[in-house]
Amino acid sequence: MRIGITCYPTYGGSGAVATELGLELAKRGHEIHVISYASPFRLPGFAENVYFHGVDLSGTYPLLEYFPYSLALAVKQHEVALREKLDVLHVHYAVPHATAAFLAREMIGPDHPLKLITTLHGTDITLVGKEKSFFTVTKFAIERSDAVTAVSEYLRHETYKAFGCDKCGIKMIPNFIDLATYRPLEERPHAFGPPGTKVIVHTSNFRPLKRVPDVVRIFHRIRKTVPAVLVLVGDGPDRPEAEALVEQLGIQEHVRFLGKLNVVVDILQASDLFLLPSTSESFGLGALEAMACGIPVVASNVGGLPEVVIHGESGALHDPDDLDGMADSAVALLSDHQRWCAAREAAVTRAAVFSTDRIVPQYEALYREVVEG
Ligand code: GMT
Repeated sequence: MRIGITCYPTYGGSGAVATELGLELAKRGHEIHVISYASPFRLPGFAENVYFHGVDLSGTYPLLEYFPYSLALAVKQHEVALREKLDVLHVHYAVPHATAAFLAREMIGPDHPLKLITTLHGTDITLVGKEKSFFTVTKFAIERSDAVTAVSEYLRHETYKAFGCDKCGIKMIPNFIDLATYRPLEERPHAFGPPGTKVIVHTSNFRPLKRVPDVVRIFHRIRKTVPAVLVLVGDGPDRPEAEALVEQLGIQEHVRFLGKLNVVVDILQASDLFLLPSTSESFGLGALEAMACGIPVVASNVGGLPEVVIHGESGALHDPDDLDGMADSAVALLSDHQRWCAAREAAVTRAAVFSTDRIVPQYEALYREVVEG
């Protein structure tokens, strides 16, 4: 099949999932056309069957104080769909991608039956879609998609609740993980500290809902009992606050801010515990990546996280404000080797439920279903 994929190219789960999906579909013989304003961060230099089409952002004109990106995107989606004879346009994150794709499909008209699939990732529904100014247009674009998927049961339910759209027919297809890449190493590398030092890791885009300062607070509590370092991967609005807190607590030599990195697997493979105390998380792709590498996860029991992390098995889930509970669970895991090994095994087993081989065929089946009508 010829499949167009639109996503945000920036650091974030939706762009990562969209790109990994494109790469996996390309390996399975589909022709993939990625349409966005920049090459997604998970797209390598060259991959067979994968083509990138940049949205033209150069059309500045004094009158256009705000560049109409949604329109420029619709134009590019329309152009690529026609030229490459796309069967399906699969957009990730509803705002504004689904609306632009709707426009592209309308412009093509009935001669070329382009099918539109929208995958909802989280904040497009829980925050942005509910914003008054975006509500109607997001609901409209979702209802006019040929198929809609959500990455967790939680998000599927939230979408019905937020939009009350009985015509949406949302299918749940969870995020997936390539177990050949994300795997535990027999011989774990020692990194970030002397042998015996536990490595605690957090990866995110440091937006307020990720609560990176709370990651630091939890770590500070853990360190009172367990010798450990904290490795923070990513960047975003809360980094300055987290850096200031680290200084205020006097733990600078135990905390590493690594910034944005395209590849995190080697860091995960060298870590002992993943922290994710988010206030909201439709799925928690970072937690899945960590579990696949054999790292137990301590996180908040919100959104879709309980569908990914099994409390008491592959890690521990607590109320988002229960920082003591998260620190206690982390200490219990890190100071009892047998317990940690059991959680490591459970994490790998749980991650296998979301393997590429199990999940990607669900998207292929959906494409066939919409194309064959
Ligand atoms: O969480 C973010 O800040 C990024 C956001 C995105 O859209 O890129 O992530 C969302 O999609 C991911 C992939 O499906 C999910 O794993 C995240 O849980 C979800 N984030 C939220 O719901 C806050």
